[in-house]
Amino acid sequence: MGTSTNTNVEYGADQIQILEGLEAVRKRPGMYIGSTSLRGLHHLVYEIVDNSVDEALAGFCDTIDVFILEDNCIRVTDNGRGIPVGINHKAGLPAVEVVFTVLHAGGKFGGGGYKVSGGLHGVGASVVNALSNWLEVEIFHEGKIYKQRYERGKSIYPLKVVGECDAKKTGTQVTFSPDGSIFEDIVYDYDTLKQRLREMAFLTKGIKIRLVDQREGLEQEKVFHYEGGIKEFVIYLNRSKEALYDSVIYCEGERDGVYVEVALQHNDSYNDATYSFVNNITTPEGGTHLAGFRNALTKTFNAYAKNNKILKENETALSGEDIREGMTAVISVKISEPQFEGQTKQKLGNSEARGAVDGVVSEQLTYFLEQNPMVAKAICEKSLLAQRAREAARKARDLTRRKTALEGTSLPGKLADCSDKDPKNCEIFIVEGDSAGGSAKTARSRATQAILPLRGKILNVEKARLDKIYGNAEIKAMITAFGTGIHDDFDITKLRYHKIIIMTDADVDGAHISTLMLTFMYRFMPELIRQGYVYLAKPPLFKIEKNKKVWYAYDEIELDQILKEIGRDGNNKIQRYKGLGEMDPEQLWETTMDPETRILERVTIDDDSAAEIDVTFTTLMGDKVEPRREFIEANARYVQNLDV
Ligand code: TSJ
Repeated sequence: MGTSTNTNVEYGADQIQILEGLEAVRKRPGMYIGSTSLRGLHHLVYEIVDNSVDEALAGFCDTIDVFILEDNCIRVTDNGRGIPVGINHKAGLPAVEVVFTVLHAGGKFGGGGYKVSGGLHGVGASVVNALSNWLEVEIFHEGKIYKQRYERGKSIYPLKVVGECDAKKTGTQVTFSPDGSIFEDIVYDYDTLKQRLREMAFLTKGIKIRLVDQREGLEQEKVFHYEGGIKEFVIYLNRSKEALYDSVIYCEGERDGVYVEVALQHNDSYNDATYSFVNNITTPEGGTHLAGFRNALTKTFNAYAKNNKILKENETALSGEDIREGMTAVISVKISEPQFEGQTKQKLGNSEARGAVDGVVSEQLTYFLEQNPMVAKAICEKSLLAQRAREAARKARDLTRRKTALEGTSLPGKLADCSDKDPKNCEIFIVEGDSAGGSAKTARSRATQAILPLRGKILNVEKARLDKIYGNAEIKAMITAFGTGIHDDFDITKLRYHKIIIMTDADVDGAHISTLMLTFMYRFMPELIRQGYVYLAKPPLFKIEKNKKVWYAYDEIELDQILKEIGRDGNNKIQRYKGLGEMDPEQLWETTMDPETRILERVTIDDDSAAEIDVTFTTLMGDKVEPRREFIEANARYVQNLDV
């Protein structure tokens, strides 16, 4: 295609290649945005907003507005410089058109022309364009308003001037309508966008991001603006916990082209809640930046503890885990060419990030501890307690290991196991209470369904140290029944059931118990959830009887529908189930356990908002009563928080 001297022909050839590029996106959208589910739909917005955030990082923009318009169209506007409208010589097109029609245009093209993007993102606009019914871009630049419209990725007229504006006003406005033939669903969820936009605002201090829902009946809006950036993020994450000290420890600096920010604060819980980001994108698998942070933390606290005689020369050094007990931390690095590794490409690989984070944190944390001896002492003392508890836990665990070595792996006594031994065919119901457990044992299909009844509320792992957790009978029963072990010993290939089904009453107490169980699994065996083995059973809320016929309704809406169908009259008998115990075994089987007729909800982890999940758990589990009540009231079907 490069041999012709006729520039027009060459232009045409370029165009064909461009269109093929976007056709590829429409053919395999999942390759470019992960999925065509609600998650992918929301990613379209983030791809666009990322470009405005880049403009903010470059120092030219401080306000981003995101509108959900009627018909689930999205509009994003910023007050940056405006996408360049001049001709990009390599493509022979205005730079803005290149941005929207060439795959992976960001940062790559330009040569002598425009260098699009501060270098971080700027690659997603053409993907969004390809997956939209239509997309319009307007650019405010030097007193003129430029506009171009595309339909299914193709420009329908060249970039043109459509009006005038105040010469001082600059910026970009993009409006798009997601293609309903590509996405499973095109209804935007305000709360999902709200969570991610809030996170983006925390990660880009000073920026103002406004989210406005303009859909009829859904009107609402919110502004996110944090001058403190990730420092405020940590306060937000700790909002339903008791902080161990008032200040948030904050380190910031640049080394080897890596911009590093770290904020942390300890609370009265026992979990390490560290969230790491690269260019504002979450890295759930961590990577070099996280490794550098952990190294600096361990080294610096041990040095401080030794120098200040909190730890004597002959005493065991504090482990990283000890220091991180009850710590909430956010690590954010910005780097021009991030390399992602690992199965899901969510792990940072750049080696320079390790040294950069280690260096910045070691230096500034050392200084902070010297300046704030009370805080330093509080953290060191909490770490020493953690060290002792960990030692006790190790002894308890060794004891249980030795026991099983002597006795063979004995399954818990309360477990009614199934006879089939192929995990693929098997499911285990974790049932609250002995009476419901009894019904379930009678009702089950013995070959493939196992029942493990648990007594009352299970231990809240958010509020207990490891030694207590390992000593808890209900938790031990679950661990041995599942067969996988936990933490470092976790081995998914040893899982004895491919469906782990939590079955509790359909009321607030039941929801609370489910949450306790999910919290345990999330903290100790998150792979079970990640790989989709964990489910919630859904018992019915109502039984309707009329003329010896029976219907079950799983929520009020369904009840209404059924009553409408069979007629609302005196012959209807409506029973509201308060618990599983009110059903006889046959009813329990029919409504909740029979694979042919039951409803199961699979529990998933949305890595896009891992930080929010953590808050969800601690809100439900923590001591602060007010946020908890609010949460339960607002989330009768809280599972949706896990299941975006
Ligand atoms: F790309 C896009 F469509 F997704 C998009 C880009 C959407 C929105 C809402 C905003 C933007 C955007 C791009 N905002 N600001 C910019 N800035 C540039 O593209 C720009 C402007 C000037 C210069 C320059 O070197 O003069 C460089 C760049 C990258």
